[in-house]
Amino acid sequence: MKFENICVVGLGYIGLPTATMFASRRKHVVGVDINQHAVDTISRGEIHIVEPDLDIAVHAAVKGGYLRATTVPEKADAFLIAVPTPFRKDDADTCDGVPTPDLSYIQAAVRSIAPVLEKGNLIILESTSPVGATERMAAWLADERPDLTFPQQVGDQADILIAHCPERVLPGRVMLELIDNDRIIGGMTPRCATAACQLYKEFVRGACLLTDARTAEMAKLTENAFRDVNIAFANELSMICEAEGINVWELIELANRHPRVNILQPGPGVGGHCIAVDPWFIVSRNPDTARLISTARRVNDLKPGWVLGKIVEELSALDGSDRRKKVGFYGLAFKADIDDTRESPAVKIVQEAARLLSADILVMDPYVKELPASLIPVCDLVEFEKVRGELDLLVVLVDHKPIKAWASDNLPGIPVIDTRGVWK
Ligand code: SAJ
Repeated sequence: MKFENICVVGLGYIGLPTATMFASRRKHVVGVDINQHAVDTISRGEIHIVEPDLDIAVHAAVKGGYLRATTVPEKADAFLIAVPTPFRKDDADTCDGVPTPDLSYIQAAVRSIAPVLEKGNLIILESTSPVGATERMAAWLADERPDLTFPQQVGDQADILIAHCPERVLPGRVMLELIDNDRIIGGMTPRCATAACQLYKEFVRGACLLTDARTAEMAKLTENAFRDVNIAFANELSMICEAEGINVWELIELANRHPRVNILQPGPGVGGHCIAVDPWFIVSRNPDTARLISTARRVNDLKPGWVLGKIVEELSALDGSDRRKKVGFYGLAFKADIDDTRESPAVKIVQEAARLLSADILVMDPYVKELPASLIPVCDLVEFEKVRGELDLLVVLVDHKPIKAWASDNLPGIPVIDTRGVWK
């Protein structure tokens, strides 16, 4: 099959880098987004998100005439859908407190490409999805275009080929991992998988591993659930160790010296849009059997509250003078060395601390230039170097490189709650 024209729907953290990769291989790529600001920014050859090396690649692709951004899909040989799949948070949509996946963005993307589809087109769903989502996408497409045939109707003879190829790249390393990571290619039929493999081989150096769409959906969810369970184990250990008077960082380091043990690191909770969300996609479809996955999610979600309890305890143990205390929180991002505060446990902890404590709340994060809206009324964003001498209590919520470098040569000198083991 020939893939000269590619249409990518969704120009976020995955769609834009992927569109740019194809453009860098001299494919003509049209990127589609409902966000006019994103479309205008990309059209100028600039980017609206933070990701190392993406700016240079987008600039080259746009100026070279291989990448265009627009709000309406156009005819193409292949379509990639890279839109968000959040979960529904409102109570009406949850079953026993288990959030359910929201496929409305995928449905809207499908509706937007349906009018321009032609016989021979390949459609790839990249968004992380619950098992069965690719089949639902195919059913929506069949409803919209009864004049075309689809894999669920006629198998390998279908006019339109459909596959699920989940994105698996780590924010901060997207431009490298897109090329080097192995890729799971889940075709609705073997012909769909082969076609999708051929498309990705345009830029993927890793292996393309062919399977069916349902297995590909579950594989992606499994990877993130595995990481979530492992982190929950570490978080549970951290709470047990606190009660037992044991240094959890040393404990994990020692246990990991066993050749078949590899425990991840505890923290203040699990954030971001992937690890803290995707396991629920398994639980919501399998509430009776996905017990370990569900418990792990709840353990990780409880951790910010546990950290908050430690802060309250520590603050009340400080000297009894009436002087108003200053509590410093280092780190707002959801993990180290990025500026992304979405779904960050650190933000939740600071927000609650500001509500509960009668103390001045000072927040420090070398990468975050503006406070998230929820924190603006309750605290100040300051520089660690400028305020560290004034603090009564330091809470480390993110192990960004600068604090690790400082901690390797200095002791805090004040009471500290170190949720990331910066001082181990
Ligand atoms: N975290 C810990 N302890 C650890 C590792 C992570 O508490 O030992 C926390 C982080 O601080 C953060 C959260 O977990 O709050 C998630 O961070 P992460 O680095 O584990 O993962 P993400 O969300 O940035 O990216 C994950 C990756 N999945 C896996 O590693 C299995 C990435 O490859 C996926 O592409 C991405 O999810 C996604 O888009 O699904």
